[in-house]
Amino acid sequence: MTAKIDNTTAMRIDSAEVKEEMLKKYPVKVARRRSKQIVVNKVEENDVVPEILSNTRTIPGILTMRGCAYAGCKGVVLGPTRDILQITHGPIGCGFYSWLTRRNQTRPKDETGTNFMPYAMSTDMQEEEIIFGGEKKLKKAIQEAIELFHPKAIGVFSTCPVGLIGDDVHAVAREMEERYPDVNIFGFSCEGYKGVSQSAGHHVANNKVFTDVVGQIEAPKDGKFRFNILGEYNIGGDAFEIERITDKCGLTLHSTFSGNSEYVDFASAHTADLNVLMCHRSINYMAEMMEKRYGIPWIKINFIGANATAKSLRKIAAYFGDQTLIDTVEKVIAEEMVETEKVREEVRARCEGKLAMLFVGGSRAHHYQELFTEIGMKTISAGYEFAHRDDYEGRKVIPDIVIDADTRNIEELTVEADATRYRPRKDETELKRLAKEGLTLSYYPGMMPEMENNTFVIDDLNHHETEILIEKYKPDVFCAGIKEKYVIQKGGIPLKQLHSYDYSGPYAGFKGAINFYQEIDRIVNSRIFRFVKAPWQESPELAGSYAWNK
Ligand code: CFM
Repeated sequence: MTAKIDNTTAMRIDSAEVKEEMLKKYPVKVARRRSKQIVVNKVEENDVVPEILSNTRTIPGILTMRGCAYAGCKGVVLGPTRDILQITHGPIGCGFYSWLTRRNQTRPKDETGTNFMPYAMSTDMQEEEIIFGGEKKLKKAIQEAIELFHPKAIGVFSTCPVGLIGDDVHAVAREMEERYPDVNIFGFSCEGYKGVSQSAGHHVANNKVFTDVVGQIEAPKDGKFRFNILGEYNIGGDAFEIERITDKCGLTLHSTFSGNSEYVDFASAHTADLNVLMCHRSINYMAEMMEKRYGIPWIKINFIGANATAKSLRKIAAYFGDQTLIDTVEKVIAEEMVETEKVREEVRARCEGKLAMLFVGGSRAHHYQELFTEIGMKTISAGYEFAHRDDYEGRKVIPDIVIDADTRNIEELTVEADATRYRPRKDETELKRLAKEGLTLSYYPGMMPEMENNTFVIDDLNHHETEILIEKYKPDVFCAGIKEKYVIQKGGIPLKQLHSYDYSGPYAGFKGAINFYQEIDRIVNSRIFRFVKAPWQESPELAGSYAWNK
């Protein structure tokens, strides 16, 4: 039975000692490198925190939690859009394994609405294409897709072999667009090996969607308060809950990049008056570029957590500065909080003081700390798989980030103000008002300034370090993904998947917060995991023999 330790005891554990223990198994060179990625948090004046090494290559031989550039581009940024027909140019596995496993949902506006998401489309490259080139097969695939589905737009996604053999997906896209001028066809150079993680794929996706889609259609939506949400991907229905709330507040959500979205929403997104940024890591490039070209300001928000949702709605209302809107938002918050508070109080009584660890992607390890705090739980250790220093330490460190060759390989677009469509949304007086009200534009403070001292921040965590973390702190719940789930659960610690939500959700907004409180309550108060005995606890060594010839 795993004995539990409480919050105060855990905070007394010397994280520096735990770090030493993690490093001691590594060869000297590896230890030196990992030691810069394992950081004991310390928040100083002006939110200054220790520097953390991140967005750097995983050391060969270490089992990483990361994914590839193709996953970041096709799976993450474009995947949740229902009516851009998406063709994976590559061997069948890439298309198959990126096919809805992320649980991004969508809801066409009516029964006749286009939805390609239930399909996995791929050129299914074979040896013949690897040797003689796959462009011909790609052209045929595009032609076949157009004849069958008549899409408005087609995205072609490159997998590793495409880059290795030199297929030019962009030339194919141009040629096919000439043949079918009514279809917007664009290719992504998101070969899996690009960069050091899926983060590279986010950047590739942002660039192409910005140059080839945003600004293509002039279709402003009606409404006084028109905004886009960037970096919300509708996992487990999160976007549906956010849409419910923002509708109720009287806001006009022009488009979401890219949960529950359509091509036309992206193409006309430049007509909205505000961008709110949910996942900073995956889409801050788009926010910056839209601001430069079209003059749309952006603010960082977070709809994970009831208090965070309330705070985010207040920020949006403050940005528009309209009294009726501000009053409606307050009314909605008050209404929604009744049920949320009731459940929260009940759950908090059973969860107070329990410990959580969060190791997820590039933003959720931060966002979900809000939900745990609301039920009295403490995040003792957290980290990202592929975030950059600004996601950890705040955007203030961007000028100091050393750009290495892997990052330099990903194109950085030079963007200028659009000659006719650049329109600053706020004048000097308005900007002064916003500053006075404490609303910071274009800024993300990062995860570490919001974590306590002596908590443990680890970038690109691996199994060896996970085992030590678990042994030392015995958390009540560990949040990560499917690759970690069963290893950790065999060690007697429950694991909650924060990528796919384990068949559940939504967790965003007020109703989502209720779902999360109740689920965590069930998880951390279930006794079952304490009785788990891992196979290696009983017989630490596995012996095997060949059965052939018997
Ligand atoms: Fe952003 Fe995401 Fe995340 Fe991400 Fe992802 Fe994801 Fe994630 Mo999995 S876009 S960085 S690349 S919030 S798929 S919806 S859960 S690792 S923390």
